[in-house]
Amino acid sequence: MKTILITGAAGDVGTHLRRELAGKYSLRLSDLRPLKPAAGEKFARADISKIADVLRITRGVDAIVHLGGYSVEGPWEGILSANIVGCYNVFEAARRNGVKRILFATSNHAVGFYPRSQTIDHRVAIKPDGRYGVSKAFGEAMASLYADKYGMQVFLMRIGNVNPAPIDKRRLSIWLSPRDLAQLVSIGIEHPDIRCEVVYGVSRNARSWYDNANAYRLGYRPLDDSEAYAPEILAKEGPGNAIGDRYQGGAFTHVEAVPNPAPLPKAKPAKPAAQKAAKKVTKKVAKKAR
Ligand code: 15L
Repeated sequence: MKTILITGAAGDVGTHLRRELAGKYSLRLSDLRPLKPAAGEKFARADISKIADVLRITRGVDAIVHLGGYSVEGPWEGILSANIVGCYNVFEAARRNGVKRILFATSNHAVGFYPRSQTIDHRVAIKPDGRYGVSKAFGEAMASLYADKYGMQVFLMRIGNVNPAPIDKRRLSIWLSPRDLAQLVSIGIEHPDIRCEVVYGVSRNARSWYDNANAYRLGYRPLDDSEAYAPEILAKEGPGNAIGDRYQGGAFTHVEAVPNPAPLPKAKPAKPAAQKAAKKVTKKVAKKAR
């Protein structure tokens, strides 16, 4: 049985993935937050912005599913340490420890400034919709470098929104059900011919903005379609926003922070004043962000 490290395992996506992959792999979990491992799992607390921590958790694993980091738009300091430094550390520690395969949870927000009227595939140029999207594009660039220079096999999943059911109109287009997530991740772990592949982490939604041909080429056959939820979701959809409704990234394209569904413990701020200002912005935009 393969040993798989999941970083950010205490988050939403990690929690769904652990449940879906239970029994299939020996799971090593890491997170800054505490987590109770289930049978067949091992947990090691780690701060991915510290290379020593990442060297410790990546030792002896067959593949890494890198979910850890700041998961929404927000202040640069948090994104810089978790998503830029943290992502660098994961690739570099994997290289030093001889781990050949990394599945990286990039995001729809790496390409969030494409209009909803356009169908995009895995070959489009990046169009990040914020600092968070830029950090995901950085991760995709790291993956490309480590594939070309060090022969690493990397699987870049531009994830939409993982939830048991879609939660609003935008998510009808980017929804990823937990079982489809698990199928995609399994392909990323098992497929023999992965070099550096971009795929969209979405179910087979009728309203999708993606041509997910690359995932299908690798054998992905999603089982779920958000359309079944559409009448109920559309009936309770609130008023939109002219900018957010035009672009695939939604609110990420016009707010400075989105409420973090799974906040990390507060990192030490460089300057208390900067943190105060960031908090103010977060509060102000939290109301309108969807
Ligand atoms: C993401 O990349 C986030 O990690 C997730 O929390 C959602 O906000 C998602 O995008 C989305 O676009 O809904």
